[in-house]
Amino acid sequence: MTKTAFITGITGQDGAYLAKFLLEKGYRVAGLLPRRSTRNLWRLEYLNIADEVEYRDGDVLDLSSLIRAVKAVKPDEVYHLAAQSFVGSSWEQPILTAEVTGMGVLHVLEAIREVDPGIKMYQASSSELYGLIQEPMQSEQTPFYPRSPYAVSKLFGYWMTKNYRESFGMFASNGILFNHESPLRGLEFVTRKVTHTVAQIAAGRKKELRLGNIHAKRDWGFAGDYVEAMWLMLQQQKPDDFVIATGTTTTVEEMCRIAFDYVGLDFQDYLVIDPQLFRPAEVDVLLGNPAKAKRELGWEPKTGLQELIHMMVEADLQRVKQA
Ligand code: NDP
Ligand code: GDR
Repeated sequence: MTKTAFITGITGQDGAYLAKFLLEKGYRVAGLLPRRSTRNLWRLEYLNIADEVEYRDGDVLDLSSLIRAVKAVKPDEVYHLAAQSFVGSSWEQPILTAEVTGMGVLHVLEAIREVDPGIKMYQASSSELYGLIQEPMQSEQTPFYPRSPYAVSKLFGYWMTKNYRESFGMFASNGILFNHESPLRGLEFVTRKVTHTVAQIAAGRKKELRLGNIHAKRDWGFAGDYVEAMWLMLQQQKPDDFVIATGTTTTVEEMCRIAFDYVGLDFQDYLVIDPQLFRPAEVDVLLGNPAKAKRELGWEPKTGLQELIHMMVEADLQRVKQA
């Protein structure tokens, strides 16, 4: 029997890859589409699936719109990915971030509880929960210490998801995903900012790359690999929480070197450190332990950082050429 998935945040990086993955599995896929002045389907178009998805008007801030959408779509699985997802903006728009990224989760849980508590739900939790690191490698047991309004909002969502599972027996799982990137990453995130700028520099359209803290370390994987883990979590016998990561960590500086090397340039000739780009509080290092996901989900990352960054620079070189 055909299963139906409902994705919030379908126009984002993960929403697009997940929709493609589920369509290939034979799912009927519907997505929540918040009102914007211009339609924002470029990622779904890039993956050639924009016409295969059903769209439902609605916004995670508006519970009534979620209830209507869930009633109309009748999903077996809800993937809640919608968020104000940029950590940097969360200090500039903390209240909006708390409402969208935090309260939005509660609205989705309530919509499911109201319409059909048997619907399975995936919550997009984040390695940002760990923040000020308590253990060198972070697992499902590592204590949280959020360091931004974004991370505090995600903490609320994480615990609400766990509480609805324990209070109402709902099948609601948290994926604690470490950073994952792709050619569909937003330009404000550091990997894509770097790969896009490298492509512009290579084409002679830009002279420098301005960054903030290049000593921060991240555990970067490929979004295309990570959406499979989201799906696997909802195919288990019982709901649970899982760390999804590669188990390796790299500085922003080293990631830059990989990107510039690909086009035969030395990053030190172009990099400018801009104090304006430092954050009010930083998450210095993240390194995830995906052992539980490997053991229980049979999930492993397939794409290494060098391959990922090369894929992103290549896609940006093509885009800059066509622009
Ligand atoms: P994106 O920023 O690319 O996508 C966010 C999505 O949320 C967009 O489709 C956006 O729509 C939608 N959205 C924003 N506000 C609302 C709203 N009020 N109502 C409905 N939809 C809304 O994020 P990613 O795809 O990278 O991430 C997906 C999820 O995973 C997010 O929750 C993020 O916080 C989390 N996460 C991401 C990680 C990563 O490394 N990518 C790691 C860990 C967690 P629009 O574009 O129209 O605004
Ligand atoms: P992050 O991703 O905050 O980890 O959140 P981002 O790519 O924005 O930053 C990673 C690290 O790079 C440093 N940095 C810069 N970052 C940006 N964006 N721009 C710069 O110019 C720059 N210079 C240095 C940052 O200080 C930081 O240390 C992402 C998001 O996808 C979240 O939604 C998700 O939850 C987490 O990953 C896991």
